[in-house]
Amino acid sequence: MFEALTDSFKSAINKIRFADDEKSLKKALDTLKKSLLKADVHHKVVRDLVKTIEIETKQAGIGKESFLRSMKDNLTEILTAPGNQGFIFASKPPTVALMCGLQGSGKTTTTVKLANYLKTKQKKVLIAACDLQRLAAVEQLKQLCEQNEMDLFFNDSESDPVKIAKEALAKAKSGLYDVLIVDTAGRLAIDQELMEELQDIKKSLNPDEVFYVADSLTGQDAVRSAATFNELMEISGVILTKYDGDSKGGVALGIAKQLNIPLRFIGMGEKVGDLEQFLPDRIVTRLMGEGDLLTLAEKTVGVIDEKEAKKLTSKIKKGQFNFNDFLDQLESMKKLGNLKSLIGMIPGMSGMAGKLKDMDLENNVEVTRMKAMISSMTKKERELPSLLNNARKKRIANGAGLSQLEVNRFLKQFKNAAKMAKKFSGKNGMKDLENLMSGQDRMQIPR
Ligand SMILES: Nc1nc2c(ncn2[C@@H]2O[C@H](COP(=O)(O)OP(=O)(O)OP(=O)(O)O)[C@@H](O)[C@H]2O)c(=O)[nH]1
Ligand SMILES: [Mg+2]
Repeated sequence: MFEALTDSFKSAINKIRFADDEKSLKKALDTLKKSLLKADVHHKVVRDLVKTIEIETKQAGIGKESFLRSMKDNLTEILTAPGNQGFIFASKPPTVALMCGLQGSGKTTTTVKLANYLKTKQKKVLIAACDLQRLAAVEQLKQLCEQNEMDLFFNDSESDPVKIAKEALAKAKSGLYDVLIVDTAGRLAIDQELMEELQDIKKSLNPDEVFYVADSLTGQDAVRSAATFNELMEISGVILTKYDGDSKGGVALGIAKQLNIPLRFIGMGEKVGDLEQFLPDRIVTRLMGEGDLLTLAEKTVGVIDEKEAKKLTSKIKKGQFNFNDFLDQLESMKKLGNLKSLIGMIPGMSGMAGKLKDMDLENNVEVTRMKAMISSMTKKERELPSLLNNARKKRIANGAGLSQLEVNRFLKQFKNAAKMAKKFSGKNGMKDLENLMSGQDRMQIPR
């Protein structure tokens, strides 16, 4: 996810070598421009963005820091389309969310992911199977719901999705559900008949949320079809899927800037846990390669018990994250879905995320090596990474059957992570945390 952009952002920043050097600023701006265009960001958006960054950087005095700050501010501003973030609950339950989008964009998968997300927030969720176009569609939902212990409403003897939607709503009311999520058939925007059916479903449900599920791999096309759906359906938010793939990342900027529709969630994998609330500043931080401890903490809280998560967050804040915590995290990650996206959130590790394939932890070479190194450490060493001098490193390398070079590399990565974590727990880190806590959709991050 975002890797292409992150890498070229870094190279843009590195072009600025000296203060007051207009030539290097120009080089940096060129690199930035090229990378944004390559990432499928609309050329007008790119032009405005680069111009603003140039002016702001010159005003503040040319340098890496001013360039970075301006880039960060402007990207955040673009991604902050007006509208709310997270899931908005209606004042009176059930809150009804209608999913729509093109064929194969990820509606059904996202329906289940969203239900799972709401379940971790202690909500009672009903899913309605209103895709009667594709033969196996209802079956797909039945299986997914069974695997993940979710309630599903379907009616195999009814052929009108509008009627099923109505029945589902009645069931959601009588069953005292907090949320009803309605999965619909995939459509091509040009398919007028299907678009009318979708509008009928919308009319009969009067949904609180109309989510447009967009495949981020489709680049600028995603922006165009979102526009068509928006005209007909009045989308309340966009959920971008497949951000774990070779997504160029630019489509997020495009939808936010060109359509002014808020991005609400991002899908980062095929597993049920691979959905994240979209928070502009956090995405920008990640785009710029600083990792995202808060998202990690939030995900962790959903799955691991609260006490453990509290301990971890407090350790991260104090910069006391050690090898035992690292091992614990690796274990817990098994429950959390896509390893790659999670590792990318750990500061200093985004480079490594690129190298990791989407493998399960058991068969992952890097993880196996890390575990071998950690298990060759003494109890004290695991608790106090700073103990590791050359002699100890040598012993660990021997014990793990690896070269000292590999041990050093691992320790460097670990150190970077610890350093970034500490930085994050500094003044700005707390500010970020507070902003989040005062937001609409309060996150479950323990203070
Ligand atoms: N890697 C990855 N795959 C995803 C993601 N979201 C969905 N998919 C995959 O994309 C494929 C299509 O997903 P569905 O949820 O069935 O898409 P849909 O929009 O319901 O498709 P139709 O009902 O046929 O229109 C499936 O193989 C999913 O596993 C994601 O965030 N990441
Ligand atoms: Mg589907």
